[in-house]
Amino acid sequence: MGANAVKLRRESAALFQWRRTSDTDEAAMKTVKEIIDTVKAEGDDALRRWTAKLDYPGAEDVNFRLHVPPAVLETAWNQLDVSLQEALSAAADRIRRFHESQLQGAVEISDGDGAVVGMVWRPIARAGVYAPGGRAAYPSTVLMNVIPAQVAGVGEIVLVSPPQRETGLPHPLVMAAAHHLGVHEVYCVGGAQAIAALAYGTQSVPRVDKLAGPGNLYVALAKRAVMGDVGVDSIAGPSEVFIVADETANPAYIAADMLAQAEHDPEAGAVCVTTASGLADAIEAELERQLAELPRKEIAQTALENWGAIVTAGSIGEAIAVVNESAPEHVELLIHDADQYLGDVQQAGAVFLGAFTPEPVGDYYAGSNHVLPTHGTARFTSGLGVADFQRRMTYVTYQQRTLEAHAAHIMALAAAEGLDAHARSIAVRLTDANTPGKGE
Ligand code: HSO
Ligand code: ZN
Repeated sequence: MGANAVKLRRESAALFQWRRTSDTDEAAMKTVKEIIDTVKAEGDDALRRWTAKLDYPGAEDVNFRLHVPPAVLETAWNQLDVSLQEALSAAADRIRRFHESQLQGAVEISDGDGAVVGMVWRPIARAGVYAPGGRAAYPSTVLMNVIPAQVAGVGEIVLVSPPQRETGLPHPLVMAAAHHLGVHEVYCVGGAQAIAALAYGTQSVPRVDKLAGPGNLYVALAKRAVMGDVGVDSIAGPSEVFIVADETANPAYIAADMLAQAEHDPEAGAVCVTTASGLADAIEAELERQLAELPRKEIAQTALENWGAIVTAGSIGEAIAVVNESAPEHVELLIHDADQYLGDVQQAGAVFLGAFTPEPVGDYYAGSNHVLPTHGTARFTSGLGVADFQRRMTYVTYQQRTLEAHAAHIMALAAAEGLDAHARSIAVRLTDANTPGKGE
């Protein structure tokens, strides 16, 4: 075996357990709290100080601007290769089209008594998007966070991203994507200090109503800390994929897709759940062969050692039960007649059906969102969508006759709860009470 030999953990479906804990790091949390407190108290001065200390030493210079001028964003876009401009633009169009299809109409019921009860959608007024810098400065993530907010009708979108150490500006691909989407409010600040700025506002950075976007441990902890003072989309953990494969699956495809997850992060997870126990050796051989060619082979190999596994199941039903139990971020069904099994997948962030739907099509281009629930949170939440940038608001209209017809029930409930003033707000409106002189 070569230098990149891969031996994956092998388990049976009956015994396999997929457990991940969320980040708890006392020392980091202490720093994050300190950062948030200083930003709250001192605003821009604290932002500059933390930025100088952690990201860009020149941030305390008088010439350093937190706000990135729109002309700088435009230049970043103009400097991209035309082929990349075309790819980003086509991806943005597809993402926008799919997200527009998510817009939901208002609902309303009315009854014979004249009661009207309805629900309408309202956009979040101001949304903040965090775009990581460094190795994970992905323009695709800018598209995936900004477009749903735009489709929802968010009035003001504020993007924050840390400065590059050499330039004092956000990553050029992040700036280019922001320009293409028409986002002009871009601030050059990252980490917990950026989250604090968006949550509480500073002299330069406007306070927002809801935050979205992935980030490192400090960003994740800061999002947890400000949650409640401001809306927070979700706390992203390492990326993960479960690949359900039968005897028709090509081991080269399985290995390629496992590596596509594994290269994200040494903590990324890649699990193949298969009914064809004979596939395991072929998958490992393919992993070894393909790893050798990857620029990020160290990261990918570490991820496979940490969280890679091949799980053997007795049937497709049992394989999908493993998926449902694990509630992974991504699921691929590399099985015969994959479409037939969508109904069986109950708990996962996103499902990719069939041999020609590798997960990266969703990362970049199909139009579905790549911000998805990780480490089992697909049990109770969903990937980012238009609804995350909207709120539901209900309304009610009663006529006088409606109130008269419903009064007895409402007043009985108020009396049972011992809330007299509630009952009286009904009683004061009843016909007798409305006649001057007859009221209580
Ligand atoms: N697979 C990642 C998203 C991503 N992949 C961005 C490439 N760029 C989390 O779903
Ligand atoms: Zn990816």
